[in-house]
Amino acid sequence: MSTNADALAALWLPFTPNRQFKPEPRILARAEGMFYYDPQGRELLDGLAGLWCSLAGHGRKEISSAVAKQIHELDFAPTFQFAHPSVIELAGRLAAMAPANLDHVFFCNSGSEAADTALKIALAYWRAKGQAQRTRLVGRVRGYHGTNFGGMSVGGIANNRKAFGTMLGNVDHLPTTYDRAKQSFTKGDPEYGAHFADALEELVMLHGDTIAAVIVEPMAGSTGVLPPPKGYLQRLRQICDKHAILLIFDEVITMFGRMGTATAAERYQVTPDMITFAKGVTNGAIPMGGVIASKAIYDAFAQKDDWQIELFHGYTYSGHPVAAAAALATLNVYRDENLFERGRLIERWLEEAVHRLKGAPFVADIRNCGAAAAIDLEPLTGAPGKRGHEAIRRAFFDEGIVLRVGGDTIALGPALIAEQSHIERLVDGVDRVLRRLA
Ligand code: PXG
Repeated sequence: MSTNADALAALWLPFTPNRQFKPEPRILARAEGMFYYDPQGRELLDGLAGLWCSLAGHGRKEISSAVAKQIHELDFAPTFQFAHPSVIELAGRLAAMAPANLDHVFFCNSGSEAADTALKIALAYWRAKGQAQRTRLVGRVRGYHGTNFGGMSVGGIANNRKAFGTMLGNVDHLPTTYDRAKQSFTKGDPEYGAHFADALEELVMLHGDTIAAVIVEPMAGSTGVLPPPKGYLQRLRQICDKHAILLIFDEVITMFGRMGTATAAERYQVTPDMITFAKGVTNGAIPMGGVIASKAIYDAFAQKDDWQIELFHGYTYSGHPVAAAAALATLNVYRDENLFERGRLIERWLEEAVHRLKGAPFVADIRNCGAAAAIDLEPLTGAPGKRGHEAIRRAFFDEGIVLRVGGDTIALGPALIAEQSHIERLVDGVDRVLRRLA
């Protein structure tokens, strides 16, 4: 198959400068373990586990076999008023993995759908509880909850919002937890910044009892790996409890070992009312997402008569059998290879390696949290985002590594099967690319 610019004409890629990309496309044709391969067979080290999703590495036969078996046995089955064995088993396994009391799983197909599902559950929950005035949703500056209307509205990344009009009206935002002046080059979670949670008290002062829910990423991934300041999540939980506000953790990046634990909730010992997940649930092999909700939330919908539908929400592919089979096989791999624990090892290796880049050209800050790290570059004067942009992405591709560059930030989040040598190779590659650009 040709991959020249003409062949690419019909394709409209997401979050991509299509016109610049097509004449010089970066094509990934095959993947195995820690590597992608281009159509010529050149090896590219995957520094971001796909897009934070292939935690057990690529090409896992356990998953592809389970997918093939399931597709032969039951290719599709509705979950509107039916169920099937794989989705039943998966719900149980995910509920067992989540903190105690989070034990009802609603399935969808992506992180964006998971965010919108959780926000809708929050609104419907308050209506079911007779507090229909609670309609305000609170996100956070620099938050990312996908690109559907709800997630975009509570999200806090300007470029993802500004072209799309007014969106959901009843939305507010907490401030970001990042303050470079006080946190730069911190290893792990910063000491400074728990007080950023107090902004929620101010929103309560302003909006009274109309706030339905707060949604945050425990570790903000796609904005460039912002670890939670020490005590911040605990404080947010306390304020939510005080004012009866639901707390949603968007764990689309953090669940399944990225934080060295099953969930970030477990790592930080803070239990939200709902967790959203996606990506790693199937190792990225088949789209799937979902929401794990507390018993209190699930039970609140049980006030209607038994024959009545509790929640008028769902997707044709909610709990798709093939995705559920992929997820069950994935969870087995995570368990059999102790990959969540391995996340801690990777965290240590990554922390050691990435902070060596301090002093390399353009490096303005370095952060790490769990098996993730980010390097902020000084922006080019008058063109924020340009330095980190295509030139660098191209340079990485030429260097034989695949890394995420968003704005002027380089993010690293290798698969949890990574060896220390892979991490050294990634960081050395970043170093070489930066020195070449200097
Ligand atoms: N929530 C969080 C916390 C995410 O990170 C989504 C929701 C949306 O998921 P879907 O499956 O709808 O894309 C995400 C997605 C990056 C990057 O470069 C991150 C995401 C997606 C693409 C790129 O960091 N996160």
